[in-house]
Amino acid sequence: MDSGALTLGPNLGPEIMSQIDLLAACSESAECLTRSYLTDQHARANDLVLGWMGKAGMDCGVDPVGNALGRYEGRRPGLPALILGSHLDTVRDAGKYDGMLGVVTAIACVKALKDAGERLDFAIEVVGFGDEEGVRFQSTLLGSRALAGTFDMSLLDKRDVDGMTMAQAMRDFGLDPARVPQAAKRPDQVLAYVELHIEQGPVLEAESLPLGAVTSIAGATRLEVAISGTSGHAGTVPMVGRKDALAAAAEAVMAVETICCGADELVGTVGRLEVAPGAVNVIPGEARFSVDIRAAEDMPRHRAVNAVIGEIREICARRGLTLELERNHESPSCPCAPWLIEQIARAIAAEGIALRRLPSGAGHDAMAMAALCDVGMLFVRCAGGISHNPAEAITMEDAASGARALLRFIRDFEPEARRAVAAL
Ligand code: HGY
Ligand code: MN
Ligand code: MN
Repeated sequence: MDSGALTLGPNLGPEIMSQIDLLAACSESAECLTRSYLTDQHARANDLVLGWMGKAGMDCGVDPVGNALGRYEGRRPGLPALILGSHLDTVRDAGKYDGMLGVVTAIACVKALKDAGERLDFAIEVVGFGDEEGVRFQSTLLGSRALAGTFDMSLLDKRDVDGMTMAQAMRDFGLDPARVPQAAKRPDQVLAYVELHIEQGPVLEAESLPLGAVTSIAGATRLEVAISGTSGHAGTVPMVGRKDALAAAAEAVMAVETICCGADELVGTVGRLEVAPGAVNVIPGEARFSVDIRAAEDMPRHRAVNAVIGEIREICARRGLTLELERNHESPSCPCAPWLIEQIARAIAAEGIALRRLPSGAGHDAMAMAALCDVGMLFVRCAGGISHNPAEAITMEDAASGARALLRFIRDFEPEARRAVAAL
């Protein structure tokens, strides 16, 4: 089928960018973009997205875990769906494209089909996941795990910094925590999940390419570390024998860096460090920090995590401090399905763009959706590879290129290719 029959309108780029700006205004602070799960800002973002989904001819609503979900039927009702989308939550002081670009672009593609009165041999569902970053409850991919049927119900007891449980936050949001399992899709309802996302890395820009086809998503392990020592008077306690929790944490941070600098494929980050009591003239008695370690393959990551844990234990034992350490996130590296990579690559090439396959160092909802169905990703170039930073930026032209390639992928989508590969 000739995808040329359908083109996204001349205002496509401006429309996408203006919707991104409207979503960016749904923020917990006017100074910097922060939007967490089950907050008023999340509700406002859902309202915007559901309005756009309705205009795109989708039946839509909020699912039992707070995702915004829309469905555009195929040639007859009830057909299995190609699921598109990404997340609507952000990190703190975030950029405005991470997640949101994938949701807005998917809706624009469905609207182009609807405006042309076109129906396909499959349904399309678009999802705006409520929590991918895990900022509020320190647990990530909540929305996509619920859709994939892998949501861990014990997480409902997790508390945010104000002590509110996830279950209570759901009830305040108008949800019934007991219904979370009803968000799950059955495998027979789903053909594939494909996510358009900014690259969040420098490769496409360095090679002057607007788009790329993702081959795999790096696995990640996150640790929560609490070191306890003895706070004391900064002026009277001799250096020898101090039980300084921050000094121990500082050694641990350097151990993460040293171990992860030891192998090209590893990255390690301590993104959050809290110290108590936090006074200039008091030896810190408590230090709490996060560790995030990633690699394209699982074995190097496991080796690095074990080495880091060993080092932290040795530091605390040598200094006579107590240690609490929790693995609060573990996601294996996730290969994208070759048949989807090929169809995404074909759509990019049909847009006249040189093809680049590349791995993703960042994690995505596709990792959770891989428990339900085959997954693919389409990357859009971002300025300087900068992300998780208000300087995150894309061009209007690249936004339009991404939408055109995604629409071409949708119109030329061959779900039977999945079965052909399976039969090999
Ligand atoms: O951390 C990540 O890679 C993603 O942005 N949540
Ligand atoms: Mn992110
Ligand atoms: Mn993201």
